[in-house]
Amino acid sequence: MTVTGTDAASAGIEARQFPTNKGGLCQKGWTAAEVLRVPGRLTTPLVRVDGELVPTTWDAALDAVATTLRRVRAEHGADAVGIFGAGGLTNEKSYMLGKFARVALGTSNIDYNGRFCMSSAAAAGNKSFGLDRGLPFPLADIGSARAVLVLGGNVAETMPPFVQHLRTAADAGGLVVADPRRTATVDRALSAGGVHLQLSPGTDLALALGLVHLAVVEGYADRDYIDSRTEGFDEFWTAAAQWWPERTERVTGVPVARLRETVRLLAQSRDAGTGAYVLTARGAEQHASGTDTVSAVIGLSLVLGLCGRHGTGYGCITGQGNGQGGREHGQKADQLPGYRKITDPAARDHISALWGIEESALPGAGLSAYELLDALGTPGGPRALMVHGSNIAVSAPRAGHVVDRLASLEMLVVTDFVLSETAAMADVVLPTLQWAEEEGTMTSLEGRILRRRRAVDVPEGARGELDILADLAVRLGQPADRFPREARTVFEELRRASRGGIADYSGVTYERLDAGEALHWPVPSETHGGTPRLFLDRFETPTGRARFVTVDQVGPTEPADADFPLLATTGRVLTHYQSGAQTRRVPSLSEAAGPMFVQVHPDTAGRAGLEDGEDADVVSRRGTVVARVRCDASMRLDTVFLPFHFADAARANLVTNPALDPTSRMPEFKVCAVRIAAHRVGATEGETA
Ligand SMILES: Nc1nc2c(c(=O)[nH]1)N[C@H]1C(S)=C(S)[C@@H](COP(=O)(O)OP(=O)(O)OC[C@H]3O[C@@H](n4cnc5c(=O)[nH]c(N)nc54)[C@H](O)[C@@H]3O)O[C@H]1N2
Ligand SMILES: Nc1nc2c(c(=O)[nH]1)N[C@H]1C(S)=C(S)[C@@H](COP(=O)(O)OP(=O)(O)OC[C@H]3O[C@@H](n4cnc5c(=O)[nH]c(N)nc54)[C@H](O)[C@@H]3O)O[C@H]1N2
Ligand SMILES: [Mo]
Repeated sequence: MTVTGTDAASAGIEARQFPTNKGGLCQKGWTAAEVLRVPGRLTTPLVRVDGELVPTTWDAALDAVATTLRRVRAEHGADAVGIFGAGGLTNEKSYMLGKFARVALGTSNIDYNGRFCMSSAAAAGNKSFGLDRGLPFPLADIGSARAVLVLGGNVAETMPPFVQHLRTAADAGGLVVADPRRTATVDRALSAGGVHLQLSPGTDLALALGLVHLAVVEGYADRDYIDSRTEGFDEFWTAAAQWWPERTERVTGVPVARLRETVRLLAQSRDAGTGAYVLTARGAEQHASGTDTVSAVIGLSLVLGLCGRHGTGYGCITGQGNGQGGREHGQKADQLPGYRKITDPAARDHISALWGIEESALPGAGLSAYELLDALGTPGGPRALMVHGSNIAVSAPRAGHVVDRLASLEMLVVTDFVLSETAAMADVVLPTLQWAEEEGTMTSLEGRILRRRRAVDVPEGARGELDILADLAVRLGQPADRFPREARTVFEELRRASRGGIADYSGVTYERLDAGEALHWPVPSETHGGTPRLFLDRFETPTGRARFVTVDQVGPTEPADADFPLLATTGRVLTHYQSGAQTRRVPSLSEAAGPMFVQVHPDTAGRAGLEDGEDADVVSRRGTVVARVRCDASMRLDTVFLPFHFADAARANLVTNPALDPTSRMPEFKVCAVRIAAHRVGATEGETA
């Protein structure tokens, strides 16, 4: 998009013709100008004095932070300081945050909210393809396909511009959506004869294996492709063979006829040369078995012969503005820039030489996002935390516990441009810039690097994050030239850091981007045109073959039982963004969304003595969220839905289960056991384990 006007007060937003959004904008995009003028914009640093946050100068705030960071490190070691970053940060900021943690603080404890977002799909992509890029093909490729299977994505509300790329499939009756709810995306599919797989939450893995089973027994498997381009099929099949259609129906709740229709649609469109894609989003991924679930979905795509070919494929629909780039430059606990492993000796040598430190001074892998939050203030855990771009008091799982951990810190420093619920708990708040006020780059879900230019004036008082990190690094004794302040200078360093890595940006320059070149990584040299389509010749595994990963259904960590008879799932609505820190402040969006709600079948509500429009307590073993009953006869009887955009007693994450995926460390945001009852005033938020 293009921003018109010169400052936040006069800014307007115009849609720019661009292949990923085809000139369309989502509703929150239309109102992004309002978000730029968000009430309560912070422009003065704040420090806590006698329990209150009071304005102070930048020097005083930064001195206070640096003094405490030095003391905490001296008393408890470098790992006693933690950093929590975000997939909304530019590539330059993600890179500098990782360098600041490892070099200026020497801590291993840096992780970010992308762990809560795409980590399961990333882990599964790495296992099967040897490389993780959300879409290994340009998004526009999907636009011509007549069959698309979407598992756990409600793109009509979460990525409205994307829906245009599904039009061909939807109009052909070839759009299939797996979702426990009948969403706006499902309605689009059904409007022209597509398919809704209304599965029970947490059963996508069984669903995918059931589809594999049908594909094989009904003769849709691509045997030549399996023989020539993959490995591990025989073992994978031993698991999938157990998922005959009736068993799959019993576990998922999806009728056999719809399973059969799904594989037929994908295979027939593939055979007709009219395209077939399989996509996952958070609904299928945010589970304690999320990585295995995506491995099963990739297995389905491989059985059908879709990956590494023109016109067909598997991809993950990313989330935040820089969800892809945010996971490539080293703000992840186990990672160095260029999508390198922090345990890889060659990567450590390359990065430590570039950063001018001894390899032995480079920390190892730290704690993953939820584990980091869970360890705050505990013996051996971090005692100070810096947060950049996330509102964890609202968005982290088991949020009541996370707030307790945050409160136990010696120092919480939040860099933000609004006083989010997390910033309101901080000891020091550093006011920063928002997207239209900064230079930098972002990387789209298709691995394309995009320039972001400063479009409006910087409000007086707020400072860019690169400046904040540089100011702190110098106070911590670092040479100033190690922490450049200009995005372009940081990008030049990021290019060198990524050279030879998986996400190789070394051939990307601001000049090439400004000239409008469409550069998809890897771009290994300035004469290289980028890689819009990966895997056409070989996968990035040692053998060049895609790997089937043998997995089996696990199911929700916390099944429904007599005390907590319903399954709660969580997600998004069109008019709010994430923790709501920005959108709850915009009156038009807040009014359109209304108050926190629980979407429930009228019979399920009735059984709990509840009617539409009443306030309910939704109770899990971890806490209670207060929500307005919204009856919807299209809901499954066993499932309720909670949006996670609201604060205080209306936080969905008071009830969510922080059970973690063993590989990706993704929490199980998408299913936990609950009961619902009429709201009792003064009902506790405490855990009821
Ligand atoms: N309006 C809006 N748009 C957004 C965002 C926002 O907050 N608001 N956030 C952005 C970000 S960071 C992200 S990650 C994306 C997320 O985009 P999506 O993944 O599309 O969003 P969600 O609503 O989290 O989940 C999608 C669907 O998964 C379904 N679901 C729940 N449990 C299951 C399950 O077990 N299996 C299956 N198959 N489906 C299930 C839910 O009912 C929901 O409709 O959206 C981005 N866009
Ligand atoms: N129950 C449940 N919980 C979820 C999810 C779910 O589906 N269900 N989804 C998860 C997912 S996918 C995600 S991505 C997270 C998102 O949740 P969060 O990580 O909390 O993301 P936001 O709400 O976008 O918070 C971003 C904060 O950073 C600020 N900010 C924005 N840009 C910048 C910047 O450039 N620099 C700095 N310093 N600050 C900035 C904003 O003002 C805001 O306060 O929530 C996760 N939590
Ligand atoms: Mo996300």
